Amino acid sequence: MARFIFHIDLDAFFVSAEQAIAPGLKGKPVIVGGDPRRRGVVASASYEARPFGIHAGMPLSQARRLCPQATFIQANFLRYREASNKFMAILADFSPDIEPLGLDEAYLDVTGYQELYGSPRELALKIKTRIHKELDITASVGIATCKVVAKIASDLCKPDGLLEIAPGEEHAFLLPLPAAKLPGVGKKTGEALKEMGINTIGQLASLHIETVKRRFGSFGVMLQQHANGIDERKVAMPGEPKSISQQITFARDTSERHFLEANLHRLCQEVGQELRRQDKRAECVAIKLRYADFKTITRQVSLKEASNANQVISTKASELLDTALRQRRTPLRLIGVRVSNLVGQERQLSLFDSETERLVRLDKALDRIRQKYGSKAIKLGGG
Ligand code: TTP
Ligand code: MG
Repeated sequence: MARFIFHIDLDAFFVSAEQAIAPGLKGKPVIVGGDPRRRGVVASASYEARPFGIHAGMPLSQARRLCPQATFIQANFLRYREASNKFMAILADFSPDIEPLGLDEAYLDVTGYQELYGSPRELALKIKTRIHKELDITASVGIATCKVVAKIASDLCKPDGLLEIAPGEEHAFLLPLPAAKLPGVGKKTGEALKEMGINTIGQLASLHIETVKRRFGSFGVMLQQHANGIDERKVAMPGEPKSISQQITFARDTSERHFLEANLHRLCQEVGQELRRQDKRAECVAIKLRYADFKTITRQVSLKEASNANQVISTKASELLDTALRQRRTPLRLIGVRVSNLVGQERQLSLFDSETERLVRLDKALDRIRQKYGSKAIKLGGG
């Protein structure tokens, strides 16, 4: 049976969230600047600002030159987090098979819901209406039989769009599109494909499988399947994060030792805090250094015993920094910390921990999901 998969993405999310509380900004060029810790870049631009050539990732200074009449707003992440939670809760009301991808996008598997809600198209309209009513934000929805086609469809129909690719139409839909529209084809892969004379998804789809394998390995095989509209991936809640990281880009490149140490220390504190919040401990600590010439290195070390103590993380990170600075003393533009190989409460309990403990753990996990995505998001199996 064909599946019905939605990909739902909010339009100009950060900007729309600002316009929702300041309706006077609707219909105007508005730009939300990103994390002040990164050098000022555009995080989100309203559709009215885009014809001026403004896009995410562009330096704010350039955006100001291109569109001086735009309203510039500093990102307010708490506001976006809250809107995102409401958005996910609305989706979870329609199907428990939800897979959030970021703050403002998610897949939803609505196979078998026709009886309840009518055609997939009608269901998508209901979802769009609720998002609009409750968040005052427009969303674009792609409907298809698999994830990759749904995602491309939502991208193509933005803003406030709805695009349904009927079962069997996947191939014809994908054929003429630029290869860069395929999720996973970034700058590097895009350029490599161009060198091979591949510009469209259709051309990628018809390449010989051995050619793809030789050039891109198993990643290429997956890309080619997607290019053919074949994508069996299920819609599922993502696993727990495998690492936690923090980084900072300096306003000016620096090799000042105390300054670097102090920043590293603060990043370690933040990472430690997040570990404790998640009830996790890390077995591995890594640092990332980016030099003025953009060369980036990472150095990592395993801990004898998993830890979430600031001091342990900080000491290890400082040792790694010491070694790296001894090897190269040129100024840095960015420093970062990452902890990985995370272990949770489960590893601390023995294999034979009681049934009650297991149930408590399950409850905690379910609580977290409900808090995040609304009470109807999950049901226990077997019932
Ligand atoms: P996107 O969905 O990629 O962008 P968007 O919602 O602003 O616009 P579109 O209508 O094209 O979907 O990203 C969602 C939010 O994530 C975006 O509003 C801001 C944030 N973001 C960044 O902070 N930095 C970035 O480089 C990108 C791409 C997004
Ligand atoms: Mg978006």
